Amino acid sequence: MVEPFSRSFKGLIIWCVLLYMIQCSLATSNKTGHHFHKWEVAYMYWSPDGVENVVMGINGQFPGPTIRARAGDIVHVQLTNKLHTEGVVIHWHGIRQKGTPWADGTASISQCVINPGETFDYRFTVDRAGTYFYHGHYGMQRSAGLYGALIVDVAEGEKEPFHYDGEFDLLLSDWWHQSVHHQEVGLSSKPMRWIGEPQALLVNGRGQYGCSMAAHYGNSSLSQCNITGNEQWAPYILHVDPNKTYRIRIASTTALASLNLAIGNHKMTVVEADGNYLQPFETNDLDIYSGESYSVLLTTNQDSSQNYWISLGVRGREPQTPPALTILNYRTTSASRLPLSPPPVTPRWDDYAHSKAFSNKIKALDHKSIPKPSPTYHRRIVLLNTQNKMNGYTKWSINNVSLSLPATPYLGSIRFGLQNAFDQTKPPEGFPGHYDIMKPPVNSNTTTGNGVYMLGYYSTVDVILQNANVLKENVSEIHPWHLHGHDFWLLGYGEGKFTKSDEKKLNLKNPPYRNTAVIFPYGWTALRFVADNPGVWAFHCHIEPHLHMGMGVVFAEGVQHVAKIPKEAVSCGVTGKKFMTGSHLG
Ligand SMILES: [Cu+2]
Repeated sequence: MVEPFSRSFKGLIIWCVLLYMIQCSLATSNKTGHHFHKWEVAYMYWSPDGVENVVMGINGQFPGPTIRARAGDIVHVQLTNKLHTEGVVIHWHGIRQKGTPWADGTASISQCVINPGETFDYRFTVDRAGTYFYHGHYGMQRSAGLYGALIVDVAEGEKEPFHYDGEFDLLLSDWWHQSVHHQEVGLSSKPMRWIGEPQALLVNGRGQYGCSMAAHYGNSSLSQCNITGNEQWAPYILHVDPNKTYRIRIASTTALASLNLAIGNHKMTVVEADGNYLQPFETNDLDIYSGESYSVLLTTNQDSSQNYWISLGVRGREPQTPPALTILNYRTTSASRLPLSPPPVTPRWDDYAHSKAFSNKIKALDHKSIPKPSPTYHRRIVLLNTQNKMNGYTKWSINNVSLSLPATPYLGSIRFGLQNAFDQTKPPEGFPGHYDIMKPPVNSNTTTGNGVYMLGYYSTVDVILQNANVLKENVSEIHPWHLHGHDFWLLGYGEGKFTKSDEKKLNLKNPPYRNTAVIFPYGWTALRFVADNPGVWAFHCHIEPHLHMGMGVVFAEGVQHVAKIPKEAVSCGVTGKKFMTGSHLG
């Protein structure tokens, strides 16, 4: 009697375990969404600002399709290059690529370019809710129009730490009529031919060149735009209901312009930056630099029989581009009715006190998703930003080295220990103490290099970005620096040369956790991050022509822990040759 009972009992247990496992796997598959997208990148005719041109589009769209996922989901983009004569890669800006460093989409750093006709699979987890975007990261393909939005909602069952009734996504960019090829040749010619200021600022790929929607308000030399609403360049209008709260996600993928956004009669409450929550603060206007993203809350509590302007102006460079305009339309009135008052005037381009005051208001929210800053650091790297000459060519350099990327992606060459793929000498940790940042360089000559800052795995790294004078007397520019693969604590900004006494000014209490930080003219910016993501990561100025002229460095950490790099990611250059000769890798 005992034997059969025990057998059936065992069977029952096995059944229970099996049922439990099935339930578990169902529960997991419910939780982890999988988003598959088949994309083709191709040039196509488009009129981003009313002038027909050629843009780099995705599946016939400009900007590219918006990706929408939930935190913890897997995004899979199968990208086919339909450009006829050039390679392509796409970087997922703000996504840290934990465990998938080969999907970061940086040419020569994380992967080989995808050649015309080839397909590459980007498969990665979006681990955190927030406002992100994607863009080309080869040559100047961002300027060519290769970008789109990537929005991650909180995981199922989770809540945002603020409430809203509706949402808008604004992707900001700048646009030139001259082709990127023309621009690239100019930048790398002797003497350099600068690209100049953009012809138009775009909101969701839409701007107006040669006319203004607000021309009738007076002193504009431009004529009134004649828009039916069906044009590719018709403004993206925000339709709202009265007495609601809207979340406006704003991301900037400009090639050059630093921007300021203001909404007539309305205040905004800033709640998110680069995918991390902020201590909410109210503002009349918002500064946004290339590579940054924000969420603001807007309450529609104004006269609902009116519409209001949304204005976007240039910061940090004397603007020759008129502000971008669009309309906040209360559904209680017709969207085609222009606002009664003139558009809000954004701050003067060189009002840096205004920009600094804004930047200093940004503090991290005390939230479980944001780690507390490490109180100390293991290594401090000081990066001097200068403009230089090299045999008559104009370059940007870091500690007098202008970055020139190698043919073989670092991820493969470092992982497989190949010594001949890039310069093995260590790039400089700082610059001479007597260097005068307020004057143009005495010896302006620079060198090019492609060395790597090898970071101790799990070490805490401080970076002091030090701004300086450019080649021209009394000029120092804004540079927004973007770090791949990590967020950093933005410990603070200061004037002049960073010294030991500036140490006490660093915010170790509630620094914002971000992936992009600006350096102001003649100032410094201090960052801290933990090198906890095995891979090779670009850290560079997000102004595309500046990066093109060498303004970046390369960090690597824990590369020996990177497992299973897909062969197609590194089948080029020296690693490609190794595959061809059948040599064993890793
Ligand atoms: Cu720059």
